[in-house]
This record gives sequence, structure tokens and C-alpha cells, in this order.
Amino acid sequence: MKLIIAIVQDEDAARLISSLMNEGYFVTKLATTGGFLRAGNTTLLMGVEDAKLQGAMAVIEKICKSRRQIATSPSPVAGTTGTYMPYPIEVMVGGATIFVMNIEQFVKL
Ligand code: 2BA
Repeated sequence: MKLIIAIVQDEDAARLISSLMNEGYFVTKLATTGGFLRAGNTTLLMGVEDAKLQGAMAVIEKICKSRRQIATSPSPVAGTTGTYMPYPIEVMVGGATIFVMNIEQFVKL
């Protein structure tokens, strides 16, 4: 069995969860915040049988889209006046960041 931890954009989360549930996956949704943009994103936890791992990955790949986002620079540069001068930067946020882990034990009580 595997644990999939998938960090996705909020815009894709509802559709992704519906699609996964329709295909028989169990999903837990966490409201999370990206460290770089300091903006909300969604993290999904999914325990899946090994044989269903690729199916889950395919659903995530189909639904989650990369998008450009404008963010304020995380480390403002100090100007000559001593004031901070944050500047806008454009980043490409991926469709999904996915970690797959082996599960040693899975128990439901
Ligand atoms: P954030 O940390 O808010 O990052 C949003 C996007 O900003 C990233 O998209 C990437 O394009 C850019 N970015 C992040 N850190 C950066 C840095 N140190 N320098 C330059 N650009 C940077 P993604 O890579 O697609 O990541 C989307 C979200 O997935 C991240 O939101 C974070 O919540 C999570 N994530 C990504 N990689 C991770 C990792 N290795 N460990 C834990 N969480 C991760």
C-alpha cells in the first residue's frame, strides 16, 4: 500500500476530489499554505493499494493545471533610504507536487 500526499491548487481541488471519489479512492483534504507564496493551497492524503497508484496519478495529472501567479518578493531588498522595496515576481505554480510513500501498516478501527 502507498500513501500519496498531493499538494494542488485550490482552484483544482473540488474537481479533483470529485473525480477521485467517483473512481473509488479514499481522500482526506487538508487546507495548507505554500511557504513561498504564503497563499492557500490544498493537500490531499490518499491511501491506495499498489495496483491503484497509477490510476490515482493519472486522475491528478488530468485535472491539475499549471498556472502563472504573481507574488511579492519573499525577501524585500533594502533600499538606500533604509525602507524595504518588495517587488512583484512571476512564478509558475505546478499542477501538483506529489510525494508517494510506502505504508508499513494500515489500520482502521
Ligand atoms: P509555494 O511554496 O507557495 O510555492 C509556489 C511556487 O513558487 C512553486 O510552485 C515554485 O514555482 C515557486 N517557488 C517555491 N519556492 C521557491 C524558491 N525557493 N525559489 C524560487 N521559486 C520558488 P511549485 O513548485 O509547483 O510548488 C507548489 C506548492 O507545492 C508550494 O507552494 C508548496 O506548498 C508545495 N511544495 C512544492 N515543493 C515542495 C517540497 N519539496 N516540499 C514541500 N512542499 C512543496
